[in-house]
Amino acid sequence: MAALNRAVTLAASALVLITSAAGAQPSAQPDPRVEDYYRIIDIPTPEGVELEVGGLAVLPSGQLAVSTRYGEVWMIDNPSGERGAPYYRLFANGLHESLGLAWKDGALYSAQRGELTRLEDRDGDGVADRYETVYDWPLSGHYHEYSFGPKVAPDGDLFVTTNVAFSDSAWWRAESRVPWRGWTLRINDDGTVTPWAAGMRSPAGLGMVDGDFFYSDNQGDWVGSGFIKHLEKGDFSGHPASLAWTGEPGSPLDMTADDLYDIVDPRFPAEGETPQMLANREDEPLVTLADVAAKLPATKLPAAWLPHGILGVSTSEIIQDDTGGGFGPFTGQVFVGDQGRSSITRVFLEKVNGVYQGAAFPFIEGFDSGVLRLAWGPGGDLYVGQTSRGWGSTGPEPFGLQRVVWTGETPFEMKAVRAMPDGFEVEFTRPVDPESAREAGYSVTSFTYKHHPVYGSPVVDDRQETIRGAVLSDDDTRVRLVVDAPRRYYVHELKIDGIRAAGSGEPLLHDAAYVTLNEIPAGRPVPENDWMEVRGAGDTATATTAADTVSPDAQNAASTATVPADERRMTTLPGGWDGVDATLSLGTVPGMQFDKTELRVAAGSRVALEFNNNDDMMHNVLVVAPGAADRVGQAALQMGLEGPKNDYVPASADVLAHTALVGPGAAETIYFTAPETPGRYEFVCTFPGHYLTMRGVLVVE
Ligand SMILES: [Cu+2]
Repeated sequence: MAALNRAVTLAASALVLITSAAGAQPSAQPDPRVEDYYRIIDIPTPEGVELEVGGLAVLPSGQLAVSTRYGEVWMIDNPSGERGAPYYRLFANGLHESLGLAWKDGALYSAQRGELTRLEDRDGDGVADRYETVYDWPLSGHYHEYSFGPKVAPDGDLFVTTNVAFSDSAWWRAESRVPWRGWTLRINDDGTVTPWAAGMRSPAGLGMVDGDFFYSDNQGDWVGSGFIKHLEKGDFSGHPASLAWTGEPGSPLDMTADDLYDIVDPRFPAEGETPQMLANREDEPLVTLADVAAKLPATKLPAAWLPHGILGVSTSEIIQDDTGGGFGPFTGQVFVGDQGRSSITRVFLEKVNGVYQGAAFPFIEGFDSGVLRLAWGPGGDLYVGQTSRGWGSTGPEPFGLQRVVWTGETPFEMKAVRAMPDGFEVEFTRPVDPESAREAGYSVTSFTYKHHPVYGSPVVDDRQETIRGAVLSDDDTRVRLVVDAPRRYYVHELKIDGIRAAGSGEPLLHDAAYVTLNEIPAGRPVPENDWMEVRGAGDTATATTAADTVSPDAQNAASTATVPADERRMTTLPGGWDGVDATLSLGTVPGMQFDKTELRVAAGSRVALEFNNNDDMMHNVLVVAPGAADRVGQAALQMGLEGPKNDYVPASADVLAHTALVGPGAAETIYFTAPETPGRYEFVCTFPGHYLTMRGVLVVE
């Protein structure tokens, strides 16, 4: 190795920083912003119309059909507003929570709770005059028994997915109470149904990619994180509730929940056991979905994991860019909505050994409400249908209809990341500055998720991978990273720090990719003497995420004593305390809020804070310095993989005390000493997207 004059090894394990590069090559303009390339534009909604979007479909006429959770279908002429204001007409109503819409052969199709319905306007007056049941299915009546879809298969069949029910008594664990809950169904116009795949939990997103059916699922019990997945007939996606019906006629699977329980202890709560006790059991062996697949071959792995908290929290619609360049440089790629985070993620998919896998990238956020549905407009703009009632979302509005428009400028982004026999190849949307490619810091961290009955999974078994070298393509558009030992089935976080576009010198709009590696392609590794010169192993640092950042406010407030990081979460009575002076209790209410907006304690008192998470999603509580809630909430968003690993608690001196991330139905009590200085301190949940609404004031008096 040392003899090769052009070969340079990168740091053995550490993130390579670009301190000198950043100083040597200042950017000529301010950092680029997403809105320089993609703009979010409102589509006006008439007064009085509660457009809680459940489904979107664009008709050949260019009209946009919108179905709502109230059961209406609106037909919008001129939705992009190019010929004056959009015009809304009520096309159909009386449906039961329509959560999808598709156009096929002159009719609209919608999944209501209990059936797939065909809506037709036979007399041409612009209003549906025929509502026809294509196929219906049983319901138990549980609130969460949503039905989603349809999507149209290349042969005209219609895919529908069904949500499971949840048991309040078993801490939100899913149940399939009637046949085909938790399934994907393939339905023909003649009313015949083919149970297609099992193992769904909350399958709100459906999409067709190159003619193949994909669906997305949401983190929860037996689902470590959100993902998108290619579903073929007979696939099992991982959640056992649906397997109650594999004995029914037509089931393409014959496995049972016990087959899964033989591999993973289902750990139903014992008498007196709390969710937190269950979640905290540390003797649990690491079993991943890939481990399950090794024993139960029907198990299908995600094409792309969308790491929870980093790329969203509740995955929704999947749509492939078929605009032929009308939406920018991502033709053929996939966009995935996120309801809770009010955002859209971008995914590059490739097939290796016949198996889909891909790289997920942040794309855009900041929508009015929760992003549920996506559809392409005739001009290549992306319609975004939104709703949040009962579910909560970062976008504060109860509903929304907006569109994303490409400005015509090409952002400097990682366009694709492909698996290589010896690592990864990053393709950029524009040529890179070769000098900056040599100076850049590259890091690859692999990790996975547990497949277990507890709600969600922490990031587990994470490891910094050794990058041995890099190769820049002749046209400067691709950098190949030689990684010592990429791990099959793991997600690889790939970060590039300091690379710049040729000419303009601008940095990447987004610096991270999350690459799911189901298959490692065969092929020839790059010879060492082709590796380019990159920065040496000496220039490394790992302290960026571990170091405390002290805000100017915290520094200036000399009276605000900072608390050492290892004393910010005390879950047992601190040594020397013979009791507490005050016990505060805090709970949650739906819609990402605490049940109190103000708590009061005496300065210097010994406090127990009992946090009960009676919600159906994960939350934490941080007690922070006066005025610091926004700052700390934003810092949590910037943590990347460190977020889920550290309960989204940023290393900030603004943080005085905090809980861990507390799962649904679980609780945690923390102990802290109230500040000596009276003031209006704040408490806030820093789970990504929550800090704007989930906060309150701790009055110290
Ligand atoms: Cu929260």
